Amino acid sequence: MDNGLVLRSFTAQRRAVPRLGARAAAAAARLVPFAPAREPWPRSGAASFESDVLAGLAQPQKAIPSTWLYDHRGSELFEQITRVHEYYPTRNELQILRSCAREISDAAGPRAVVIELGSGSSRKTRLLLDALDTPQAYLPIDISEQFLRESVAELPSLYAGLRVLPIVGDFARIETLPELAVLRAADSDPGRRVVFFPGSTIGNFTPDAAVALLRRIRRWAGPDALLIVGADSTQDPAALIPAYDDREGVTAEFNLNLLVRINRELMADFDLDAFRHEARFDAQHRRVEMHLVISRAQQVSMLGRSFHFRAGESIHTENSYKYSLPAFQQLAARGGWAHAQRWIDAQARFVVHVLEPIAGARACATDVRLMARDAL
Ligand code: SAH
Ligand code: AVI
Repeated sequence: MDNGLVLRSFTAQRRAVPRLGARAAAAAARLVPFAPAREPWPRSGAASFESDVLAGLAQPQKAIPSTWLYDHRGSELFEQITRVHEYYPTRNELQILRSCAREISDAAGPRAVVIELGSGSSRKTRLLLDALDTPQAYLPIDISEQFLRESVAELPSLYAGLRVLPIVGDFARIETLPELAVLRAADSDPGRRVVFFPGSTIGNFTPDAAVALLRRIRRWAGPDALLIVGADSTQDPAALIPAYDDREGVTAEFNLNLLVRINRELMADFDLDAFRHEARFDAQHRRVEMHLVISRAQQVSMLGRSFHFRAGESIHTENSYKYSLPAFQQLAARGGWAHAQRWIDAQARFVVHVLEPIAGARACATDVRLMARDAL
């Protein structure tokens, strides 16, 4: 790399990568490019939004799961966040993916079936799809239905032969993905399942929930899967707080939009002017928290129920856990995964972990690649 910075990564011994045969290429060209999004799991719709908000506001520390930040407006605002200067994670992860997409592609092999968890704009996916050898299908999964549809609309025209199968729902509740069996049955030369989980969205789960999610992915993705997880590893509050409380106020609007959504969809009467966004760093748990803090006492009604807010109390709306390299390795192992590759950006802030199920994992040979100055 230029600028003398060092990326430490290690790469496990790689399997031989056969090139795509003519028959498989012809089959790829015949694939249907698009299918309607399906909503396969319960609790991803209006009913669960309602029950999560009602239950969350009844707790001593009021809290609402961060998944509900993403209505269409929330998804748009998150996209804006990814472009504000202070929010380094997207920039740094993109830098890593640009550098290592080819090596990840080698590990994935030809005809990969890419399943993305929390696909959002699918911007990062394009780097992966561009590098992969004739990817067979792309299954983006997201809770934000309309934004998902808009984000993938042009992909079939950009990637000839790629089957795009968007799925609306809560990826943490997947038991099985019937699409995977159908794709495997339909292809005489099926490729590897590549689960792409970028953006540090894993950090929005508590560590125990993240372990449960990793185990669940291992079950439905199968023993030969490759799992690519982007995770923020920054521990410095001087970088973290501005990233979650930018000067333009985009993150504040993203957070406050949750109350706009609750007022609209759950017929509530939150007085938005009384709330302000706050980002806090919890050093003990190594996480950034987002809160909506109320300046004066307020009685809020919603769906025939009433909630009292004391002046100064908050609604906790998001956790973003930050994992050092050893902490993530431990988390992955608890979830049944081991590293095949690991990539760090030039500022040593963000890590792309390439994982394989432990039973099938090969021993890791250490190789030092240069991008970030220090190991974390
Ligand atoms: N992967 C993109 C977007 C990250 S933002 C990136 O790296 O930039 C997080 C995305 O996950 C949003 O699009 C949000 O709608 C989606 N999301 C959050 N929780 C989810 C859940 N439980 N199930 C499905 N999608 C979820
Ligand atoms: C999607 N997720 C990983 C983002 C994060 O950094 O926790 C959401 C976000 N919240 C505030 N800014 C960005």
